Amino acid sequence: MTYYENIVILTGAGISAESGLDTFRDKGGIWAKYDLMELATPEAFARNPDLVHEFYNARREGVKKVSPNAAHFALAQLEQSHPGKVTLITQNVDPLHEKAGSKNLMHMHGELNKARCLTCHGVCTWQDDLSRANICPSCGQAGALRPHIVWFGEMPFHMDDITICLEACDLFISIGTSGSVYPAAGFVQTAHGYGAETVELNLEPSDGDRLFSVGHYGKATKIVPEYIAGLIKQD
Ligand code: BV8
Repeated sequence: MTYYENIVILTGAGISAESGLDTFRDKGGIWAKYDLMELATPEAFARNPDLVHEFYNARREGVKKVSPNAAHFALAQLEQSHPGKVTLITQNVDPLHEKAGSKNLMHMHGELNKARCLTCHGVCTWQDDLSRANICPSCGQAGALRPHIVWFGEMPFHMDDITICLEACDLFISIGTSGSVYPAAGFVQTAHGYGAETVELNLEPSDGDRLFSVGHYGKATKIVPEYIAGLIKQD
């Protein structure tokens, strides 16, 4: 296996599946049970904020009960031991990567445990139920807090930094994502276009599997530690 100085990793819901969190598009997944147009768009929140708060309150409660798995820990270990740079971009809104010890981490779709004020735009940690009754801790406005989540049609966070990382990386690894949501699903093409090796680690080939030069398939808790151990051996 070759040595790669600058490694960028993109994760999706599949890396948290074995921790007990539902994915979105697998059988029985979140979007199989709920209508994303009623729950994960700014229009849905404007139309029915209580319903959207209820949906995210249930998921925020759910993440309190789960822990990182071997795949999360393998990525944290790579970051700690790799002599070069490791950047982790996650589409996930759960806190499992940081709980596993990952530091150089960007939540491009936001975080369940944060709220944002529509009045002052302040972002605060929020680990319990959120509703229109809550008051913004920064500006004192009541009823102006929303989940700090990127909904469909909204600009993902950290896009400028992500583009810089993709253009500079030697190895791009995609883990546990169906490759069906943009702009994340297009990152492999950007990385490839700038000369990176591209690897997909997933339960099964994703929508964009043909865009990767290498693919390893199986459960994340098995294939991710195995693959990361091979990278660390090169260091
Ligand atoms: C944007 C947060 C402009 C909420 C999410 C019409 C109007 C507006 C936009 C669009 C439009 N039509 C299309 C678009 C673009 C849209 C889009 O891509 N839509 C799709 C549906 C076609 N994108 C957007 O709107 C984005 N914003 O475009 O703004 C722009 C563009 C470029 C630059 C600047 C601005 C915003 C998208 C973000 C939406 N928010 N989530 C929440 O979490 O509640 S999306 C949601 O999907 C989650 O974030 C999730 O992470 C993400 C991707 O899903 P995955 O993580 O891949 O999960 P999935 O279930 O799909 O797949 C799981 C995979 O794991 C599977 O492959 C499975 O095999 C594997 N797996 C399962 N178990 C395991 C496993 N692998 C290993 N081990 C296991 N055990």
